[in-house]
Amino acid sequence: SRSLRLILGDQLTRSLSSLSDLGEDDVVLMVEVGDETSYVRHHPQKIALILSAMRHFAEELRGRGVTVDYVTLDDPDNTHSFGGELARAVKRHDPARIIVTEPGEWRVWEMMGDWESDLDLPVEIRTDDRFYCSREAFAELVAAGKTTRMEYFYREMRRRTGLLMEGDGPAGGDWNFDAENRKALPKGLELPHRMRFRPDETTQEVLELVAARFDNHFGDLEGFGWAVTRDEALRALRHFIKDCLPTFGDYQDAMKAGEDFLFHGVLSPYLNLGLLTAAEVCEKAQQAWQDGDVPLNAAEGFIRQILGWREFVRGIYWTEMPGYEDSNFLNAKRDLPEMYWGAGTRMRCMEDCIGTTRRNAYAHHIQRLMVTGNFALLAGVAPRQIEKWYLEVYADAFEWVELPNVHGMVMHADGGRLGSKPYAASGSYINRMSDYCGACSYDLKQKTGEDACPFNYLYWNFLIENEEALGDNRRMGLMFANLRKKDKAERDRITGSAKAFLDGGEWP
Ligand code: FAD
Ligand code: DLZ
Ligand code: SF4
Repeated sequence: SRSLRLILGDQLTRSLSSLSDLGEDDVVLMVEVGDETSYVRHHPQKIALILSAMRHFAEELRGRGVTVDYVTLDDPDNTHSFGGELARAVKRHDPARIIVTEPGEWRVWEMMGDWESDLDLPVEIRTDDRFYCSREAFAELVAAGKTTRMEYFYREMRRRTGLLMEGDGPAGGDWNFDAENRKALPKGLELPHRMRFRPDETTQEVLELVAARFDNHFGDLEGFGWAVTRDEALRALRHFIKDCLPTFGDYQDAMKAGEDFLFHGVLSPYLNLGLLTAAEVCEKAQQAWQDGDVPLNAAEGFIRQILGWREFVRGIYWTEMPGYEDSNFLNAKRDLPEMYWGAGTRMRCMEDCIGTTRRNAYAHHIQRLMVTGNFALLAGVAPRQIEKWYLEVYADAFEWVELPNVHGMVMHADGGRLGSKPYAASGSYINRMSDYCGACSYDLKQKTGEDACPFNYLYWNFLIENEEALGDNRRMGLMFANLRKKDKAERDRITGSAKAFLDGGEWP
């Protein structure tokens, strides 16, 4: 009896659970639908990457003799929803059952719950085993109290997977080598030339489709250089391990104007779409360390991002959904300023981070966390607005990974489920980790007033505005102790500068 297997745009993995035990009569269904291309105003490169990777994946399956039914976005009969396209495909193929792999997002998980009754067919939903930690395994860890913080979860995952382990203990005697990973970039350090991919004919077609339909979305389409096949993604991985990983750890937190990728993986879209799996990426990084090509601090720092953070935020997402996005612990309400959409700003750090976002549908972690994220936190932007921005503008953005990072890690809107304190920082942090401030038209050394670096007074203003909510947070004790040393006149200068900036200045 025939089964119909719906493969979603972020499930492009040959070993996917819903692609195992394919029978000869079975049909794989892939659909480009308006509901997915438009549920937020995705960056054009993100849409192009997903559609091109979907089309290439369909071809690859066909090449292996699999029957693939593929519906394009410009198909005149397209109903533009997963449910609608499944219903049409059921008519075409008359399957006995539907097989899917659980989706990445709650939104789609809810839809799936209706399909059995809507289609009057059994719907089998299989576990997504591309993750090290299943939703069930994470729920068990929650119950056992082992997920309060990423670091404990990560150690548990190291033990379970054996990655970077020596016997029962961590390789090198420490679980975490971050103390070695906070160097600023030395002047004159040569940066690796990053691998980009030239669009083939399939990608060209998609680029034309996206240019025609989504040209009013924020972001450049020209310069598209993403890998769109597994082979290309594997080449990108090899390039990263060889040319960047050896230095990744040292400069993991560094930023440099005009240098968009530094030593970062630029692999997150491939991981999230399934062109690469977390396991193969971590194992290759471990191998490079075992071969003596990569120091331990680099391999550990990189593996922690994937085995630790990536798995942890996914677990948080699925244990806290639905409703995770509803909290607003700091009661932040301001509108997202126009500079996030490229309106131009005198803040050089923001300009550079928003610029790479527009050019590449990418910014590296520290730019997302300590510049655009930190600004939204300090300025008290409404969590839903900044969350939507992150979901739209990055090629790697899917709600399961975006929401915990923004709602939890950056905005502390969850009151501390994800991280014990917000990463609030003033201009001096940005100055220490980057070369932005020297050529900025704001003055890092001035604390208040028209020409002062806005991060300076916004930082203190954030503490003043949130003294009630955060004053008892033990990990912020030093910050608040310093605030309490400020006299009324200084506090007034801070709140006055912040008000002038937030009410006028660069605000829309
Ligand atoms: P590298 O620095 O090379 O790191 C290696 C890999 O580790 C990444 O490819 C990614 O898969 C994983 N990783 C690292 N940090 C995290 C993290 N905090 N959470 C989950 N995975 C992580 N990542 C996304 O994949 N999608 C998002 O929508 C997303 N939104 C973010 C929003 C904010 C506000 C912040 C602070 C972080 C966000 N991240 C997101 C995490 C991280 O910034 C990106 O994964 C990373 O910048 C991708 O670039 P890279 O591949 O060069 O990463
Ligand atoms: C993000 C996205 C986009 C832009 N387009 C499609 C699409 O046309 N067809 C599809 O199957 N998937 C697409 N996706 C990815 C889905 O939104 C993603 O699979 C769900 O959000 C579940 O994670
Ligand atoms: Fe950013 Fe302030 Fe530095 Fe300017 S001075 S680049 S606004 S941190």
